[in-house]
Amino acid sequence: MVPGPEETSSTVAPPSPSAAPPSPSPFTGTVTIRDFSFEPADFTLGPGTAVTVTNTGTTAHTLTAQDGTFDTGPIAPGGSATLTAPTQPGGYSYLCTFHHFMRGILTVA
Ligand SMILES: [Cu+2]
Repeated sequence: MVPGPEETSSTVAPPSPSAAPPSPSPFTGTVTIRDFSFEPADFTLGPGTAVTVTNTGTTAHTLTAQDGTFDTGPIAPGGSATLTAPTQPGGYSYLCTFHHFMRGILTVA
């Protein structure tokens, strides 16, 4: 038999109704492209701020907004480019135009 419906003292936090990603502070580091992945893939920038994107892989990659809002262009192996965030807050899906399975989300906030 199961015990009565007494309250269990679990520490599970209530689900957050807002869809905000769990990254409270703006990202200030460098985006690193390893072979076929972005690190981090999801990050937050302030409007109009810039971040360096470094390609440590062995083939060229890009970091390109799905809607074309930003585009580093091809970054050669060992090279880097500057990504400037849009001034309009929101979430921007991006990918590598050479490898469409390389994806991430830039949040401008
Ligand atoms: Cu790529």
